[in-house]
Formats: sequence, C-alpha cells, structure tokens
Amino acid sequence: MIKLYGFGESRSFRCLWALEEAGLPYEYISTKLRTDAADPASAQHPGYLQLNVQGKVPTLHNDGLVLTESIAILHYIARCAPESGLLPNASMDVYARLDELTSFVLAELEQPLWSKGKHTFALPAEQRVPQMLETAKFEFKKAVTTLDHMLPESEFAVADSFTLVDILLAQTFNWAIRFQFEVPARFVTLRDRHYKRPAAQRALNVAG
Ligand SMILES: N[C@@H](CCC(=O)N[C@@H](CS)C(=O)NCC(=O)O)C(=O)O
Repeated sequence: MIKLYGFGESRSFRCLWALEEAGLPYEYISTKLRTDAADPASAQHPGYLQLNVQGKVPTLHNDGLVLTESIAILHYIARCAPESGLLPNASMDVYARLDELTSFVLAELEQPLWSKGKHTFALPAEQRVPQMLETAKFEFKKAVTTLDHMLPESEFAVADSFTLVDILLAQTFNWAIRFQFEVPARFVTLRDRHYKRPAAQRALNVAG
C-alpha cells in the first residue's frame, strides 16, 4: 500500500489531496518538521532520513519506490488512477499548458512563499536575512500578475475538468493566504472553490 509522509497543509497536502481524489488505498504518516531527531515521528529521525535525505515532506513510499518531490508524487498518483482524470485524457496542447503551469508554480509562484518561510523559521537563525521578506512580497506580486494573464477565466486551469494543476494552484494560494501574502480576490475564489471538493475536505481531516 502507498505510504505518504506529510505535515499539515504543507506541500505534502497536495499529495494527500490527490490520493483522496484518486480513491487509492493509502496510509498517511504524520511527520514532524525540525524537531528532535530522537523522536521516531521526526523528519530528522535516522529512519526517515534514509527515505528522504533532506528531512523534508512529502515522501511517498510504495514497494521499492521512494519519491520525495511533490510534483513527481502527483504525477505518480495520477498515473496509478487514470480514471481520476488528474492527468486528463487530452491533446498535446493541453499537456503542454499543464507542464507550463506546473513549472510556473514551482519556479515563480511558490518561491517567494518559501523565501518567507525560510527567512522566518526554516533556516538556522544565523542564515536568515530579514530584507528577504520585502523581496518575497515584491516577487509574489509579480508572479501573481503574470499568472493573471496566463490563466483562463474558466472553472479549471487546463482542459474542462479538474486536474492535478488545480490541486497545485489551490494549495499554493492557500499557502500564500496562510502566510499573509496579498492574494487577489480571483485567486482566493479559486482556492475556496477547489477546497470545497469532498476529496479536499477529507484530506484536511486526515492532515489534522
Ligand atoms: N521541492 C520539494 C520541497 C519540499 C519541502 O521543502 N517541504 C517542506 C515543507 S512544505 C519541508 O519539509 N521543510 C522542512 C524543512 O525545511 O526543514 C517538493 O515540492 O516536494
């Protein structure tokens, strides 16, 4: 059975939500970040570091396969459950758009969010640069303006159905809202709409 190691509404939530959309059997292992390595539930525990050398979440473990990148995990889950439509049965152009939006979220949209996290709590105190918080705000605004042009005014990001890019966008905007970035109403609505899905609600219950 698929095992997913995760923490709350962090990036691992993308994968947990996808598992619920896919209807696959899985075990969720709640993992503590940046805590005492002696705690067996810690991402710093030697047993966990054997799976994920960076001590991060998510990690997916299924038989001999270990994956430690949320996007690879989303694609794996989608391919394990093709009937879920998380990867649509669509044209080359739709797939190209899906890849483009995925790259944009990782390379542009989530980076300022992660910068804020790193320079607020994730990096060792002596590596934090307070000025990065203003830079993160500036970069996020730029990314959001770009996305406003890239994203069609339709219910779903690509194709005419819910796909893994919708999970990615909704979770990333949820992250932005939780981290108190200025999120335009259009993207708050997007987050709210997709988080109402029964699978998202079930995943929220599991994530705790
Ligand atoms: N590129 C990775 C990033 C994973 C990542 O940075 N996860 C964060 C939580 S959102 C983490 O585990 N951080 C722990 C730490 O920084 O100590 C992915 O998308 O899965």
